[in-house]
Amino acid sequence: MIPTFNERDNTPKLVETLIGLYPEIHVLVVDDHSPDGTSDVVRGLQGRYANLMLLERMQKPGFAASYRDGFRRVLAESWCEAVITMDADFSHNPREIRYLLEKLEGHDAVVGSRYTEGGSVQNWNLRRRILSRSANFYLHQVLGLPVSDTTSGFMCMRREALERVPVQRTASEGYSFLVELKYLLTQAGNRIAEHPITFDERREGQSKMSAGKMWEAFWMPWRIRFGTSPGGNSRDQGRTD
Ligand SMILES: Nc1nc2c(ncn2[C@@H]2O[C@H](COP(=O)(O)OP(=O)(O)OP(=O)(O)O)[C@@H](O)[C@H]2O)c(=O)[nH]1
Ligand SMILES: [Mg+2]
Repeated sequence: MIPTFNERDNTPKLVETLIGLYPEIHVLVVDDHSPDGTSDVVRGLQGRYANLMLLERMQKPGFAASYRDGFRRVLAESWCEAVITMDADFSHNPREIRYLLEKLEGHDAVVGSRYTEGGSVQNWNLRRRILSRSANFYLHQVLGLPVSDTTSGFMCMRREALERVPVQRTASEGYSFLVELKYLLTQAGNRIAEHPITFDERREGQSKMSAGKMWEAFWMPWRIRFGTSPGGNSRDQGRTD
């Protein structure tokens, strides 16, 4: 499952790489009606790949809402045994999926981690490194997660692990969804492993990181920890399940 916003250059290349490496998997792109026409590009590929799915969201864009809708979509499929999430921009190396799946044999969820032994980040400037490290340190202090890379979007989860978590009632709107998800997976008693990854700078396209998004990452862990989410994110689409 790949959330996309303005990723028309990366998405077709990633889809081709993924299906080339793992022809037996399904790929779901969850696109927020990107102005650059990412959805159109994916639709154009669907004739070639029967296992390529597209969820084009027409309502309010949002990273967390895309994850919520994407999980709902794949969990509705009886063939779905596990869900792998990754970014569209090649920061997450598709070749690592094999190892995430291997580790899933003995666990309920596996996190591709930059900050576990053997993991690393390539081509990031000092500011970005410090920002990411500090965020992870802070999140650890507040939430005490058993995962060193709390903000990683490269994950692999058994269907049952996700079903133990109230995904649709999560409170996050932006990237802190990834932290909230790990917190809830842990709280639900899932066995979580880490797999070291080398995270690369995005290949094409623009970064979506902004001051507003950083702000949510600052206060949200407190809300996650003290569970002050009033009925979750029903404002996404008026849904409460
Ligand atoms: N559907 C959806 N996808 C999003 C949204 N914001 C970001 N994404 C996607 O989420 C993934 C991670 O976002 P990135 O912009 O790569 O975030 P990042 O890795 O922290 O920052 P950069 O790589 O520097 O841009 C990418 O595939 C994005 O296209 C959104 O609002 N909706
Ligand atoms: Mg990125």
